[in-house]
Amino acid sequence: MSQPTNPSIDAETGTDEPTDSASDEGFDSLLPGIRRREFMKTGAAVGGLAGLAGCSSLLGGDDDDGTVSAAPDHSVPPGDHDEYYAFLSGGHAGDIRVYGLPSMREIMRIPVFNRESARGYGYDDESREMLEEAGGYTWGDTHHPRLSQTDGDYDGRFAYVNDKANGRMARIDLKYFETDAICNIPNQQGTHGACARLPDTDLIFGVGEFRVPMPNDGRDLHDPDAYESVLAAIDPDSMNVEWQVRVDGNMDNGDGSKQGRYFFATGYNSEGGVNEQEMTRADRDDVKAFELDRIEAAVEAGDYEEINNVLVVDGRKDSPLNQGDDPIVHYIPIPKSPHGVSVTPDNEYAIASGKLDPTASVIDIDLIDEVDDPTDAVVGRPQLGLGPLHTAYDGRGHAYTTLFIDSQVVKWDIEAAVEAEPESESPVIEKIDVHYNPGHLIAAESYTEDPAGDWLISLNKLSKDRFLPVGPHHPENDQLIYIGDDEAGMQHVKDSPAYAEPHDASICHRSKLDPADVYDPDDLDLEYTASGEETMERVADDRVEIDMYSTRNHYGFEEMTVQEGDTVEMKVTNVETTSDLLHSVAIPEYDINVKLAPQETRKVTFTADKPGVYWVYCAFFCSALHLEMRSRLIVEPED
Ligand code: CUK
Ligand code: CUA
Repeated sequence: MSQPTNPSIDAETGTDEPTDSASDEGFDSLLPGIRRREFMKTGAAVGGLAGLAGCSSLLGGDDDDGTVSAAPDHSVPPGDHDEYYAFLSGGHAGDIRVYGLPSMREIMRIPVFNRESARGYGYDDESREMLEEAGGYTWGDTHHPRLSQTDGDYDGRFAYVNDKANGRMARIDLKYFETDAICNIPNQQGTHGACARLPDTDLIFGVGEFRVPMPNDGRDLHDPDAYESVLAAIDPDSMNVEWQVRVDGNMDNGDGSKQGRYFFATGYNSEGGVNEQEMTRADRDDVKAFELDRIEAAVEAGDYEEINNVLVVDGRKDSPLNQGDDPIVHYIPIPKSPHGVSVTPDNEYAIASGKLDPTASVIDIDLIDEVDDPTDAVVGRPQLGLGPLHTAYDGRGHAYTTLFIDSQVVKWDIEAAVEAEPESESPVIEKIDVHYNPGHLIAAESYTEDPAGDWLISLNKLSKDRFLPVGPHHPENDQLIYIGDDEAGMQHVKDSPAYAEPHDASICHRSKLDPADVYDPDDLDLEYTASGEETMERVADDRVEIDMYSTRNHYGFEEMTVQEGDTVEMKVTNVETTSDLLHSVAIPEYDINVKLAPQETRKVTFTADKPGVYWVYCAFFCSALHLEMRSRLIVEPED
């Protein structure tokens, strides 16, 4: 067991004193009187800065004249499109943000677990009912957006993302860039890791983080030893939970092997503790390697318990299914409270980061089921730096790992790490300073079998002094780094402030996505109402149904008269065929706000319980007569 070089690392992850990172001190001592920011402003390239910050390769990117080779032109002129889509999770904002790369322009937000008024999400009947059926929570915590794959490459169909807050998994339809399903996962309090069985995304995995009694119905309240966490496998089409596996200890992040056999989850708190002290006592925790075929065979054979209507297979260490030569879960010891785990593009290794240990562990996937002692499946353990969290790939044999405490990204050679002695620093190629305290990082198409190897984003938790001050709640800082030139080294080219708080991302080449420009009415469950087809009908004593359309610059009805107490079901089609011509139906005093993109039909149901005149207006500036686009809801009082 190596002991971390920084004595504070055991107890602290560095969040309390982010300014005191090792690299800051090292830098300041090298250039007394010149702060890091001033040095940056002189125009020195970051490749050089990385050398000064104490990394193993000194100024590796320098040309003979001392200048660092420039990254390729990363400007995207007005009117031009970016080369990549990046899907960033919004953390506890509950959404997904779509960026263009390399411009780092935020192009769109996709609400997922949050209500969002600009897109009317959570306001029309369909999205409101979806959020209601998924537990009715008002917020969630998106972390790990993963795009669907076919044959190990992005197929442009769906994105999936977990809710770390509430035990849910959502699906985003990439034809419309909108959330179309949310699965509420029983027996899981907080779904953390999220990813798919590859190469064809035929199962989605949600990794349960918090250990709870099974079932959590009031039993075992004061007996934390009895708490458990579960892995959930979800059908990507039906979005139903197919099965779960209960395990010892808790789990954290996850990734699937590229050829379907394994799912990997890191776990801290193998101690089963309930406070910080208890949870960090052990020198080792584990990576759990789930044997998916064996688990499915156990389900098939009826070897499960039904808990909250889910088939739960026993993957705990003392389970009968884990005895003998064919265990369903391998527990691979890893130092210490490992956090990120990701599988290399060639499917050779799963790499887990130490978090409270300065090394990463390289697990040889082919050895897992061969070795007698699971520790022997760990074939490399390079020393990377303080607080290693997450690792991404360029497809050229390099790994890039974030160092949370050091505020750096370290680039290292995977095969060299397998060759080297454990805890050797020799596999490290270079380090680059990031600003500050990075969580995830993501390289273009890093989660596929064939990463692009050009761009990398470091998702830094703290921005501190990098932008104009905006009060005590600072933005985060997503930094764009060019990794396409191994000789020049990593080149930091852009800062981009991010609203709290992106955790992970997937980056997909634009050629692999084909979003719709307007809705296809056949894709919607609601019937289209063309101009001239509008109807307003009292279908019961206390129920009125309105079918109408919207267009520039009016609605199907200029006034709609109902009686106090009526239930009103209002369905509206935007009959525009012109791209980007949105309307909406806003009746503020009834809290109604329905967005309508071209050819879209939505429905809202409400009780007309307040007599009076209520203006119905359009909230999108759709034409010169947008302000005149209105109708009146007239609610006649009961007599
Ligand atoms: S976790 Cu957030 S920085 Cu959800 Cu992948 Cu590591
Ligand atoms: Cu329609 Cu404004």
